[in-house]
Amino acid sequence: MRIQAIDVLMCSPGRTFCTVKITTDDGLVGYGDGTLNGRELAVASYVTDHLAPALIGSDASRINDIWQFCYKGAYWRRGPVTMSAISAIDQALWDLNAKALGVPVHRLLGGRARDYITAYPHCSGHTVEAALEEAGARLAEGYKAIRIQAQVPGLATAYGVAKGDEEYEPASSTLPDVEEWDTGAYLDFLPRLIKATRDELGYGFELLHDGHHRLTPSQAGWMGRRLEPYRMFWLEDPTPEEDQQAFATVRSLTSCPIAVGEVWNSVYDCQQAISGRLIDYIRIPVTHGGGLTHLRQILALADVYGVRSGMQGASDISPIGQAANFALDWTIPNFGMQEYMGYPEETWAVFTPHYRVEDGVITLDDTPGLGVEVDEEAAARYPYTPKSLPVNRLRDGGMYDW
Ligand code: GCO
Ligand code: MG
Repeated sequence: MRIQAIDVLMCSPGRTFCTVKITTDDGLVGYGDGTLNGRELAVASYVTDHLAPALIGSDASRINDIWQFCYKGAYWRRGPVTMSAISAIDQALWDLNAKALGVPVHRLLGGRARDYITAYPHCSGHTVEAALEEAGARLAEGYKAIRIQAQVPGLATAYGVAKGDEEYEPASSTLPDVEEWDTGAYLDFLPRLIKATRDELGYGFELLHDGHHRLTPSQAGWMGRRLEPYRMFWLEDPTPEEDQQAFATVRSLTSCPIAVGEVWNSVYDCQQAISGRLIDYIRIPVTHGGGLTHLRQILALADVYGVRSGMQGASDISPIGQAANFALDWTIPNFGMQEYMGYPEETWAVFTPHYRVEDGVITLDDTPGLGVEVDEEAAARYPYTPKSLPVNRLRDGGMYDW
């Protein structure tokens, strides 16, 4: 089981994915997801130019040693590009090893710890009414949790809301689109949206909202207080994630549960937030957090401090990365919630997953490996098309967090 080839497959079936394929000398194949939306070529180069040449000939069964080699061997540690590249290699190795043993990855992780994985979809609209209509439709499909976002009145653009009738995809142009932001308008609007959601749809489901890094700690505390009566499951990313200490201020001001971490990549990024019990849910997904090997460590630390999982599952995580998220959701003691945004139709031409999303929950079967087939010929029909995430500017033109 020696590594013979490491290839990077870039494709854009409806949206861009960066997939890493590892082949061994005895013909085994494993796939991993290294998609880093808008920066995917940097991950591709990291894998092709820096990791692959050093790993050819390695024993593919030594996942732990290969992980340490990639992490400690870089000297320049951590960061989203490095950790996504390591993750893609790590996922491919877990996939390959599980296939070699004829078992699903979740068996290698110790077997299932629950009967289903609760997932939340995105519900959004240009108006409160449109967002509530979508939320009602998702609840009717059986979802037990929903994320709600709506366009803030008076702003030309909105995070989490599709521009026209098409599906929401923030990375929609070659160069970054400029979006518009006004914190005051958002502070006025969000409590009204959340109240309307509970007034209209009741309390028989979990309710989530993504602040997308846009408030100061005191604004976040103010907002959390206003949302408390509506029993939020979580308020996500109320403040920019770089400052772990900011969550101490948020925590001191509100009991609204807080979910953070989709732009963190290692256990050191969340060490203080977790051990200080400053957050409730940790959002690092397998794809950006160094793979299954490293996410296990992060989630084990989180469990000690009563922090539960809430892995990012936006459509920029490929179905392979999602399957890796699900393998952990299925097996860890401290599962909290899983995001499942769905995919554009074209994505299914390339990826065939064996996980099932039905009645708002996800279940896994015993397909060996991560359980996602990749059609490389189909991938070739959807060549890589570079797309950027937008940027945000305040009304006065100053750059702001997107
Ligand atoms: C989420 C995220 C995404 C990101 C996207 C950026 O909670 O799912 O905030 O929607 O914006 O992953 O590429
Ligand atoms: Mg988010």
